[in-house]
Amino acid sequence: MTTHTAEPDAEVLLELFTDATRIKLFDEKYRALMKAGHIGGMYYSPRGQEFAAVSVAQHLRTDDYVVTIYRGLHDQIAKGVPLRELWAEYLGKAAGTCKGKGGPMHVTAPDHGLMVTTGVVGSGLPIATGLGLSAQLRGTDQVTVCNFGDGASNIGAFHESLNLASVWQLPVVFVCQNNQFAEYTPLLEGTSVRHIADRAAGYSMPGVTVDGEDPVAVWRAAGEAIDRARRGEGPTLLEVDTFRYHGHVMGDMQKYMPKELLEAKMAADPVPRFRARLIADGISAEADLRAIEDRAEAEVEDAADFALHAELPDVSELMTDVYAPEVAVR
Ligand SMILES: Cc1ncc(C[n+]2csc(CCOP(=O)(O)OP(=O)(O)O)c2C)c(N)n1
Repeated sequence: MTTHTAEPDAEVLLELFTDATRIKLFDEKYRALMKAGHIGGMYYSPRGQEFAAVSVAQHLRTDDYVVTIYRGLHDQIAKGVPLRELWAEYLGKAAGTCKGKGGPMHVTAPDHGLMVTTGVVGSGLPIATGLGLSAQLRGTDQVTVCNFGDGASNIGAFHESLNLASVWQLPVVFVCQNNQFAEYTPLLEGTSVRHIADRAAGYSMPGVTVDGEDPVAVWRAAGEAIDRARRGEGPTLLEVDTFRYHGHVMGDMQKYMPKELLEAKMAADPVPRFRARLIADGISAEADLRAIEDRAEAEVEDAADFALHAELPDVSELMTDVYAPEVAVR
């Protein structure tokens, strides 16, 4: 966590690169294991969207809140969820953040401020609004970051949440990770605006669109929005223009995706581009970045190995942690 200043220093830039690398390598390993048949289930790759998560979360404290969606690996890692517990949860193992009862679509790790991962499109926004209200009522300066996709901005809960967050001036930053597609539908075939941030005007809050391929631009815009929320000056709608490289869900053959568009976007992959920028700007040397990548790779290998060999929850755990303890109502 860094206090927002106009420009990120070298330490911040390297933190951004480190976390983006951890996400990229986790994702690559996870998809490889799925392809080889070692992992089943659903997986929604966030490759390409790394900086929409790390450049935002870099401004957050552990006790700040994050809400994310099924395509949430990058947000979960960026918020500081340890890789072993995270990977174990993805595999439904007892050592996971939710003892294996959440799975990849419902990862929760409140100790790290990751409050919920949702599978129902748009359902995270009212929860984030409630988290913002909770911080306001308790008089803390905690900020909630709510991540969602462009498709979610067409759901009623988006509009209701932005409205109330504005009326009550809640400390929530609504981060729309606009990857240009809602499942298999291109943005403009299902959405009335080119920029989701334009919708902020209807709710009297700042609406900002930022290039998600530029980690520093995202860092600056997120810093401003988060500082504003922390000062008690209300919510912001921050739209991060980004792209996803591996389809909606693992197995999606992307028949709807223009080949040239995908190729052009992948050629502009922000992770290697940021790496080259760090060297060109004299922030870091090749060997130092290689060392960061080697450490991240070792961490990912360790987490994968840990999770693959971890125990499934015991059948006696079936009904524990499912319902909250009964509260007496007078
Ligand atoms: C309420 C609801 N409607 C439909 C779906 C099916 N669905 C799952 S993901 C998705 C697309 C959402 O797109 P977007 O919000 O842009 O997020 P992205 O997957 O692109 O990150 C849809 C329609 C759902 N999960 N929930």
